[in-house]
Amino acid sequence: MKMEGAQRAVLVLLVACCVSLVITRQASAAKHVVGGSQGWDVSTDLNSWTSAQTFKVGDQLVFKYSQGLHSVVELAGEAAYKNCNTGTSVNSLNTGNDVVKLDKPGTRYFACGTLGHCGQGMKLKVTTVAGNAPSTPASSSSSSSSPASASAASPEFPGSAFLVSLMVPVTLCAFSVF
Ligand SMILES: [Cu+2]
Repeated sequence: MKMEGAQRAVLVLLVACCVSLVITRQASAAKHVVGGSQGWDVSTDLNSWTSAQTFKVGDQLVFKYSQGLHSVVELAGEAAYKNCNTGTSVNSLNTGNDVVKLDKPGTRYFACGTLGHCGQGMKLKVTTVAGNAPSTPASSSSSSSSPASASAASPEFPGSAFLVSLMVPVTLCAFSVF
């Protein structure tokens, strides 16, 4: 079976298209290691760190700290954040390497659950913007996502984007071959 030049070119184009699509999709979702190299710690200037970041839908927060020394508590709202009321937590994590996915636009609040740490500034207010990340089609991400299953998560492939990536070479094929 011998391929004609045009067909071969189309095939190469199709593969290149799909590969570039995957690469751009992965590059668009950023991982923000909270506090940078200092990590999630009392001594970290979290306000400065936060103001230098842009959080977009699809990005992830990674809290790195010594397990047992600190924890991550997600707070219900602004009031709890201001008062360090960790009793109103909507979620809490304590592995020392906690990943939180920013799956929709809006503001979220986090604090350390260790007594006194929030009052010393160990808290985080993150505002996520819509950005350029493709809107995930109602991914049923229940808030009870365990960190254990995080590694199994693969990049989602919305049908529409995949279809477009196929449509381009197919159209080109129609022009060049026939
Ligand atoms: Cu702490």
